[in-house]
Amino acid sequence: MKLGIVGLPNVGKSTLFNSLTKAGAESANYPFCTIDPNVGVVTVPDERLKLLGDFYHSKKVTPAVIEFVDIAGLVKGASKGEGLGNQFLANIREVDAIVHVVRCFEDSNVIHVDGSIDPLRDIETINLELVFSDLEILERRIAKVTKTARMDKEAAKELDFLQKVKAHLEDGKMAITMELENEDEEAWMTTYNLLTWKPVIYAANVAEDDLADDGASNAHVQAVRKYAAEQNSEIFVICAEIEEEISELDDDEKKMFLEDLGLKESGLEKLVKASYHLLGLMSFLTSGEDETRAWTIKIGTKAPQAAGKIHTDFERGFIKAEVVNYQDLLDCGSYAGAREKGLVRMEGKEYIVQDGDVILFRFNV
Ligand SMILES: Nc1nc2c(ncn2[C@@H]2O[C@H](COP(=O)(O)OP(=O)(O)O)[C@@H](O)[C@H]2O)c(=O)[nH]1
Ligand SMILES: [Mg+2]
Repeated sequence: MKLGIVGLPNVGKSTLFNSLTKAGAESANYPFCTIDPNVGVVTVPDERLKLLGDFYHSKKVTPAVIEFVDIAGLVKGASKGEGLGNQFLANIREVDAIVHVVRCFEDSNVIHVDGSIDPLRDIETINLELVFSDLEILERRIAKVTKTARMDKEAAKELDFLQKVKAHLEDGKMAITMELENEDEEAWMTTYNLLTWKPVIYAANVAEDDLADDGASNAHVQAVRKYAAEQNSEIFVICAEIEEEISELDDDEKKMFLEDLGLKESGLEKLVKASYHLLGLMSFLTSGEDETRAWTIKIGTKAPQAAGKIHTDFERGFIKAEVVNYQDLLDCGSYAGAREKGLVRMEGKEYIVQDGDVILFRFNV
């Protein structure tokens, strides 16, 4: 999974990105971490992993990861090529979801490109660039489909749909707020890969003082919250500066620091939760002496496809899944104990994997 961090200049994107990747880098040694300074890997916090790893005396514990891209340079006019805009827009096209950082903190030392703090205006500026870029894609597709529409019924239907999407975007609205009417429309929409079709998480970047009540007393945050709800988007409140401080701490220090601030979890944890929720994701676990590991799948994934996340052979040669719930396993004290109690189940091709399943796949290729 790959998330792109976007927003106007000076809103705190890089501060957030650096804190995320610093926190992620310490616990996992992923080779692709360093390839590109704008791409970082964040591990998904999961307290079950350590306990399960201890239980199995695993040599290695590997968390699930989310890839983040710091997409700088989105400014007014980006869709017209302003400030290398097109290149940045192309970067956004490759991500699964967008984290849109909006500035809700006052600080006269940090210049705002438009001179004042107004997150809704900022959101509109960025989103309009995304809309313009999508309109170009639509125009190109319309030109192509128009050629065949007279002879081909399917193409004619698609052309109608394209006009509908275009009208929606010309109203300044995001594609994701469109109600799609059937599977054809969904399939077409997927192939266009529109920027405004991607799920968005708004990150309201606040001052430290606004953290404890989750931005409730900050009018800017309230405005963003309302907007996000209208867009079926997620929002989370963060202080990027504090997050950067947290990323330097070890686990115990972090806990105390968060308690002092009156917080239950860090911004990183909030972000991971929001993205899991928005994208409909969950984790299952595999465990043994060599490695205990978490894997990310979509909710509703069946056993063979979950196996395919580990290796394509596992999916191709899938026979069955030996499944035990994480908590059941720990409560029983041993795998054999769980088996005796009948808590280890044999599941077939139609089994829908559940959050916290510890799975051993049987396969044959
Ligand atoms: N007061 C305050 N300043 C911040 C916060 N987040 C970022 N900044 C500052 O804002 C400036 C721009 O931040 P940066 O992350 O580079 O923004 P970007 O252009 O969106 O990548 C830097 O001087 C940061 O130190 C914050 O939460 N509070
Ligand atoms: Mg930056």
